[in-house]
Amino acid sequence: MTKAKAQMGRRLLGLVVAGGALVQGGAAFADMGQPAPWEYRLQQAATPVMENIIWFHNLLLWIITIITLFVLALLVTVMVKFNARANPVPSRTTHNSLIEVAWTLIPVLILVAIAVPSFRLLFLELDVPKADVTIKATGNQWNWTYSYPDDKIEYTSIMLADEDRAKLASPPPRLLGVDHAIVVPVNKVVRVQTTGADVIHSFAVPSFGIKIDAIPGRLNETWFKATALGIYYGQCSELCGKDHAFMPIAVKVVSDQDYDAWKKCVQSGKDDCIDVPDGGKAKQSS
Ligand SMILES: [Cu+2]
Repeated sequence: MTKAKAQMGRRLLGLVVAGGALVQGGAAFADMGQPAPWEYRLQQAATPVMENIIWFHNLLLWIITIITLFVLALLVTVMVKFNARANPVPSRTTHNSLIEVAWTLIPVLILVAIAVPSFRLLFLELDVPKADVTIKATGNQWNWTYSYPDDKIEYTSIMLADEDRAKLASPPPRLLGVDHAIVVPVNKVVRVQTTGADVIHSFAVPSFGIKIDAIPGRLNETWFKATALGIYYGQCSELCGKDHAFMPIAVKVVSDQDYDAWKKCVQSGKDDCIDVPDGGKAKQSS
């Protein structure tokens, strides 16, 4: 091997190692419940539904990669072996029963293999289990009103402006932080009912694997069971007007005790329920 070639080889190796490190690092600095710089994968799962979505996504990625490589190999073979120069006298074959049966049956089998987990996932998402907490999210132009009908709690959640974020010791991510987050207990089934007060909005939290339209005059329903404490961010995901980008969703997942304390605090009429860490402020409805 010449010197130049060896140097080239080392450079290539370096690039591959650096690329690999970047991919690994990407996973490491991905924050739970919010987007991360240079993120190209799905957000980390915080619910069983999202775990299933990620699993299904990865399955499809494998299938599609294998199919694409297979088709690429066929195309390259045709181009190299059967071009006019390499193969001046073309074959006159027009039918081959075995291949025709194979290229019909194999795609059918692949589709069936995809359909089975796909339907299982759809039913998991759509069948709302018996709920421990019910929250109604109403989309307004341009904020969200949350109510807990069983606990007579209702409040509006508004995005924190940059000036307000600047005053906080540990500010929430820009364009995602809100003044009043949704507060829910950990490991409990939360039913979310959505509707729109004016136009169509969409309630979406990526790490919970939920996205459901909030339509005026209708009540849509979804659910999540957050399995880890923390704060999870989402956004309105239906173009709803000029401030569509500025009506984020923040869900704070707390322990049962913290949840009860927050509820009592809110129900006692206090405006600032700071005993539950940030985002636990709410007003009681009349
Ligand atoms: Cu909206």
